[in-house]
Amino acid sequence: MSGSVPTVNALQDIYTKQSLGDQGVRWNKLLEKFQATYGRPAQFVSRSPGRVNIIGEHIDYSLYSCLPMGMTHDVILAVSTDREPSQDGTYKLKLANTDEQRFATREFDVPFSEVEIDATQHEWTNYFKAGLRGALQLLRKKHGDDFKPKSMQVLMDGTVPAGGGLSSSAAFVSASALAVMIANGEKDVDKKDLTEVAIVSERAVGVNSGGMDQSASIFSEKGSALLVSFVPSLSARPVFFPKTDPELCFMVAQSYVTSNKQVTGPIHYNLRVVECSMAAAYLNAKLCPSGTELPKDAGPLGVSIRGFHENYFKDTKKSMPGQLTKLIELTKSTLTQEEGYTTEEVASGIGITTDEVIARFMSSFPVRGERFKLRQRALHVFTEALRVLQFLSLLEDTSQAPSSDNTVEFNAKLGKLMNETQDSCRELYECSCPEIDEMCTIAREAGGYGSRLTGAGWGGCSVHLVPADKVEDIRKALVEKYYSKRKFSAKEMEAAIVVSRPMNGSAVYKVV
Ligand code: NG1
Ligand code: MG
Repeated sequence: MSGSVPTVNALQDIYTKQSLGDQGVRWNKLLEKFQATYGRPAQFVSRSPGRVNIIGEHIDYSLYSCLPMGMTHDVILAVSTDREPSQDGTYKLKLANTDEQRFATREFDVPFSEVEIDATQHEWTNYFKAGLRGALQLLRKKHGDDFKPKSMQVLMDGTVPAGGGLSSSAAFVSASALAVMIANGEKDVDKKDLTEVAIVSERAVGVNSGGMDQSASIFSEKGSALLVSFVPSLSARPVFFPKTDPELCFMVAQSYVTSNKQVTGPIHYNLRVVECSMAAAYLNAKLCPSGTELPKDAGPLGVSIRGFHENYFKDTKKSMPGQLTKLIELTKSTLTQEEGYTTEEVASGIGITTDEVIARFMSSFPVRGERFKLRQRALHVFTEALRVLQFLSLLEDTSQAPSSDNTVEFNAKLGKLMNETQDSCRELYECSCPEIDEMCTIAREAGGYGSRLTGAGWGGCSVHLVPADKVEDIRKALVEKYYSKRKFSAKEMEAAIVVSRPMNGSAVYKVV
């Protein structure tokens, strides 16, 4: 982020009944229901969108840049607060959801001192509390430790499908953190601060995630994708797609194979975090001068593959693509066991005891695995980080820009990189599933340039880069060859496929 520190510009827009076009109906319903629920009008609405990740999958927690895009799907929270902090040492949270069947209304008396979150409960209000906890860190930093938060009444409406790989959780945590900041009188909320606390506090609800989702949810800007980077520190900048004819579209299609990361974490998402962290330590021990420690960094377990990368190339002039190409080679010659590594083999590779391996990598989040596939995971990370750079240079290196007669060829190059990501996610990272693989084949055969899973995978959503004039053909093909073969409700069919346009990130709307 250059110079100016981007802020959410609290109360950025004034919400009036007409101001949000077709979203207006949904917002008006939210505000009417708020009045009916709490007997008072909402003071403001906090919004944070879901995101679709275009390329750069499962590398944010290894601290490599990725390219998400904010979506129209979002979380909106209507909020009102009590004027004065209550005097009995606690403040009251009343949390309700427009979908009260699935998400029961809850009331909490929260002690000023801390916000406890029971991550073993898959309780929807945990995400609000995660955002609250993050915002309190910022408020305490600014106003001192004895800061007394205000009581809040909140009504949530979310259109980001849960467990769908579109970062429903990050949208909810980010919107919640922002709502607490505004409720407690903050006028301009710094997006970087908000993102950092949203990342850390989301881990409190049990998923040891990276930082892409929260960054995309908070920083996204209309009409652009977002390059999110983590080194030397968190930063995000808009990336624009060249105008091509036919125009490029992103289709997001649900597999409806739900992947609940809280439940499958120990054998899926959280296990990958462990395997990558072990690979970082193993490569560092084998390839860096003995005694070179992995640097402490923002990786979920305090270290990352990027940390090894920085160690290995600490004083090089080599370009980033050149470094990554070298690291791919070194991984192949160093992590030679295709069948994976036992805990003991990881320990001897790093040069520490088995107990230290368990303490360092396997005790902050439960994981289950006999063999850790360090080779495959590290190869995915380095090749994926390289694909992001190649995708970016296609978009920004004017020498590669599309001219009128090579639009199709240019778009096909973008799509090819996305297809390679899908192959790597399926083969090396093993985070795809047969349904997603089938959807990708169908979309490609119907004229799409590139198709892949988006988000954590193991189900969830697919994203397809398609020319505008093929959207209907691809929609038809997916309906005929995928959805019609499975029993989906009319509601599910309605939400199955969206053509997503890049939308704004977090914002606050004063209700007049
Ligand atoms: P989703 O599945 O969209 O929540 C998850 C992680 C991201 C990133 C992607 C894979 C969480 C909250 N987010 O995204 O940090 O690692 O998977 O690229 O788990
Ligand atoms: Mg999520």
